[in-house]
Amino acid sequence: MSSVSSRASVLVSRSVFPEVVERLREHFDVQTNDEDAVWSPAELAARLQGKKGVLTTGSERVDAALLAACPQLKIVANIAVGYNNFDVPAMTAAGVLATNTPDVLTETTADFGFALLMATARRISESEHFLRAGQWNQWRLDLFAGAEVHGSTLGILGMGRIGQAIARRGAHGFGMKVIYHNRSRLDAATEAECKARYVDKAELLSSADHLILVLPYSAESHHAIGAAEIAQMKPTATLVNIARGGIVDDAALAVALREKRIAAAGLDVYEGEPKVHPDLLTVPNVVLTPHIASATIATRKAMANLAADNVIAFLTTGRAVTPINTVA
Ligand code: 8YV
Repeated sequence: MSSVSSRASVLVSRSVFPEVVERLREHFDVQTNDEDAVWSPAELAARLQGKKGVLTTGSERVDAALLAACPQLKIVANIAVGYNNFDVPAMTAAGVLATNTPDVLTETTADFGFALLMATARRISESEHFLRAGQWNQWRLDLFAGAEVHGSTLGILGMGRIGQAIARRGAHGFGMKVIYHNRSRLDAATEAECKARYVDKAELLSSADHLILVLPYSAESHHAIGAAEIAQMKPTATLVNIARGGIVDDAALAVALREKRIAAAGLDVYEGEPKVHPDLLTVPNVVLTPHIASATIATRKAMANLAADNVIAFLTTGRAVTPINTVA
């Protein structure tokens, strides 16, 4: 006698922790991508046939063409807080729920933002390369002398959960003066708790000793920092991008770093990543990391588990934990 499974089928589009797959298997037939290949849109669509749910990462684009090819799909759960890989209006129109992973990565990502800021200001990568290259032959008073962090002015562009967590670290831990710019101003109680002062973008650019970018990527934020904005920054300033590639014009930044229009930059995200603009690879005054701001084992597990929670909750009860859109 043949039996047809009544369990829903779910796809995990990238390699995740085995315990997360096991949790999904308690409820669904699950297909995984153990080789962790980044599938083309056509391959992803083929793998999604018959699937009601999928766990994605920033590498998978979910747009109208994919949705049209996968009519059984009900939920796409991103293992990321940012979701610029989703066309949310197209998902809503197709009746597909979108979810992300807010909160669980906030403090870890803020820690990394601060680590990158300090590595950039204090020239940690540049000096380590110098040492490894055998170039250190004597101590000097000005050897890799960088910029002060404590007591300096920290500028934050984008003041959501992660921006606020960075503000708290700067203000309370390092005695920094914190200024921020955001689409909407925070309420007075949150500003007081973060010890952060709202300024317009021009003041943020011209006053910050260290400017950190923590805003979501959208058409509106594309190249929010380009040659014109860098020109408004102090020549001693540092710039840190932990938000998304495309918010900074990487070609313009490489020119500015080479010409010392700003002192240094720290980048975790890039336009067209995992490719990195070749000019950024040759300038010394930039710290480059491969999109690891949320990468602690505990946080990556929490992100994958929250994405799984969303799929399990939505497909078994009709209510997700952290939905982005509303579907009928
Ligand atoms: C993810 C991120 O690891 O959450 C985000 O928005 O940028 C990272 O934490 C990355 O997007 C992979 O999905």
